[in-house]
Amino acid sequence: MPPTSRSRAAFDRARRVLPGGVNSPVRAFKAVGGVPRFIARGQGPHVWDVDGNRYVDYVLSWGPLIVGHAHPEVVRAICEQAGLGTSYGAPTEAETALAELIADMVPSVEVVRLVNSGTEATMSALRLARAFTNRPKIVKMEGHYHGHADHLLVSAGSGVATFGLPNSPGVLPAVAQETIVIPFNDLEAAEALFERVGDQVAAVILEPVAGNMGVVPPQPGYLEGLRELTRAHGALLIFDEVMTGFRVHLGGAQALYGVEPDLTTLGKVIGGGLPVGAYGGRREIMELVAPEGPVYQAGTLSGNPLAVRAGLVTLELIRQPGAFEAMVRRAERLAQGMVRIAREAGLPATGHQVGTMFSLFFAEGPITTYADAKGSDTDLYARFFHAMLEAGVYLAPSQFEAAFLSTAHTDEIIDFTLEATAQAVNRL
Ligand code: KE4
Repeated sequence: MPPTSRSRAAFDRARRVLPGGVNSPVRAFKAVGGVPRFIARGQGPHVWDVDGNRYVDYVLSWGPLIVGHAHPEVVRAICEQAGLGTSYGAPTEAETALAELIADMVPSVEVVRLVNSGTEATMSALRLARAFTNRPKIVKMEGHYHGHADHLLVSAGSGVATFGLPNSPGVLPAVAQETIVIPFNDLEAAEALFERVGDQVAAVILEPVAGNMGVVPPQPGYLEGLRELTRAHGALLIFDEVMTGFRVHLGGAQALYGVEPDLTTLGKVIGGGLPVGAYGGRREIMELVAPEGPVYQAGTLSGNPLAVRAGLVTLELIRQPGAFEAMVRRAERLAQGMVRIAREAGLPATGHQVGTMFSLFFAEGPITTYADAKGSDTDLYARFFHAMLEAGVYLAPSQFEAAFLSTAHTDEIIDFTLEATAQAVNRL
């Protein structure tokens, strides 16, 4: 059992001054139990905790670190920029360069606004969609997460949803009721909803590949169906690619599946580990954003040169010939290997891998909806998580999250992880 005394002491100290001892809930290990590891440093595919234990990291700050921890070229760019100043509150050419690169890589994006988080990106995109369509309602998918803006912290209303219910105290019913929640991968539910209230819907927002229920891909034809349905009813289609962007494909899920949304939200990878979010789309929609148009959105540190430089270097590194394809091949080998090993140990296991992100569910499958994902054995996942932690592998501390690869996860790292999996499943 690796030592955790310093993490435990750090956690006790943190809980005295931070809610739950953390600055984001999932980090507290509530879904898997045990002591959250306090991290001292990261390098490449590894992180070390304050007790000196080394782990192969598949959380990668929940996606951003697609070139691994402390990549020398990212560090150099940040250090260079820091010496020139960290933020000016004035335009810089670097943020134009990042916007141009995003527009070049993401098929549906012509114009983009940089913000500081995925939450800001989705919150702003939905305000813009309501302004562009002059309609009040937004539609989201059960089990999808788009950040913590009030109107997105909503659960399915009773019966066949025509209104949402707050899923957090502090969210007003009046706000939640303008959000409609429908099941993912159920085109009939979307069609039925549009039949009823389609003329009030400003936008449908979804994770084109779900990552926040574990990785769950769209069923064949689903994205195309939503594209046709929203277009037919004058609603916007918003792909929340904060997680899938530059991870399931260099152009995001919209490039992988060939379905172009009206607006796209981004984050994580484009900041290379520093705070950046973005939303973008066709010029006719984005030109409504202040100061060009009337839709207000602003941010003190939006597009700050430090984060933008880290993002630019990160995107250039994964665009290197062969880099992305190598990551995908390793993600495939890892996900398939983990499922095979779990099944050989007599465990129910289903694996989903799309591009450089994957999940292992302890369930027979198929898993196509949030209800399916919730039916998996989350207790077994928690035991597996800790067995892997003890074997030196840091997976997502929740079944309902994705695991991520980086360019630093070499074939040797994959071999190590599969060996750790074999050890772990035989200790469950
Ligand atoms: P942030 O505000 O956390 O930068 O982004 C919100 C967000 C928006 N859209 C999608 C698809 C997302 O996955 C996220 C954030 N992802 C979570 C992980 N599931 C971040 C981890 C956390 O909350 O600590």
